[in-house]
Amino acid sequence: MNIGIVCYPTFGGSGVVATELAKVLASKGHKIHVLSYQRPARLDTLDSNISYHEVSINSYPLFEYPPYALALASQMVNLIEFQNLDLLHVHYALPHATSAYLAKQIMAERGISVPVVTTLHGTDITLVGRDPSYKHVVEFSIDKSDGVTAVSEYLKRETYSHFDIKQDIKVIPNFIDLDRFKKSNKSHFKKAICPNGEKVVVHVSNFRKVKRVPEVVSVFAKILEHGIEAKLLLVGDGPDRQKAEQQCRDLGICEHTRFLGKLDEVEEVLSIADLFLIPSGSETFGLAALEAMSCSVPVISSNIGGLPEVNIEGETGYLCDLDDIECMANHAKNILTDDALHLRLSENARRRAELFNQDKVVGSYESFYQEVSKQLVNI
Ligand code: GMT
Repeated sequence: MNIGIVCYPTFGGSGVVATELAKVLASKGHKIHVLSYQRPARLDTLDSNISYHEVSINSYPLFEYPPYALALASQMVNLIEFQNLDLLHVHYALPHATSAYLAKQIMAERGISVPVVTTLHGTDITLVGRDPSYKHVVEFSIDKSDGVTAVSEYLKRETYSHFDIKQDIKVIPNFIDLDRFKKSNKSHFKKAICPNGEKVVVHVSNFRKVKRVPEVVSVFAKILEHGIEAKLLLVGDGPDRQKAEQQCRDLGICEHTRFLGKLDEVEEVLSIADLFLIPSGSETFGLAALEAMSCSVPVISSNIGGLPEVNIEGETGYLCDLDDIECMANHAKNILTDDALHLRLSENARRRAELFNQDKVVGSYESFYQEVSKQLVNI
């Protein structure tokens, strides 16, 4: 198929899922056109089946806010017309589903019908999308898509409970490249970070408030208080980084903590990790947790959102109530001091990650594309 994939160019979340999907689909012979305002972080391939199209927005003195949604819709029209797209798959409803609806209407006037699939990822539903300033348009645009997917059962429920959507929503979870995300031997790296064989605790996020990075630091401080020799590696960057750095200074734990910034090869850090922390206040799936589990790292997470669909209590790690630092620190202590428990959780984590393997999940997207395309032909 000729497929247009529209996404944000982010290091994590929907941007990564969309880009990895593009790469796998291209490897299976589909012609993929990725559309974004910047080259997505993970679009690091020269595969001839993938082309990247940048949405350029011309500014004008009148515009305090250049109309990105319109520039995007216009680019979509170009792609549909000149690249003969069979389907447009937009990731994150806002404003992508709206631009797609507009592009579809424009093409309909020209006698061309193109199915639109919208994948709901997270804050497009749980936070930004339901904000009264966007809600009506988001609701309308999702409902007008020809097919809608959500990354977890939790997100599907949230969508129905906060929006008046009549469309069926198919759950297709996040997926993982098991060959890339696997524990590999990084003994030099481990030795450099932990010269005395310290345990390694890792957190990866965009450091937004919702990720609770200060909680990660608090849990780690308690791990040290329990007398465990450990290092905390924080991967990523964002609004709460300075707060977390200050917290480390206030707690006097800077020498045990490393802020690594945004990294492309997260799996290298995960390969030396003994424990992954994700205490998020909102998480529709938790791709970062899945990446850790795929590298055989036990996870301690909050028990909110879609995290219980990924991290299984007592099997792949533990789930605690939101902001329950004591719960997370106690489980961390047990995992880091009990080798048998650590081994069991690590093996289970990898086994669970295998259920989300990319070939299987991308196959679900391909079947869904066929289903949606067929429905449109039959209308
Ligand atoms: O807000 C974010 O963290 C980014 C957001 C996105 O849509 O880009 O991430 C969401 O999508 C990911 C991929 O489907 C999920 O794994 C994350 O759980 C989800 N984040 C939140 O719900 C906060």
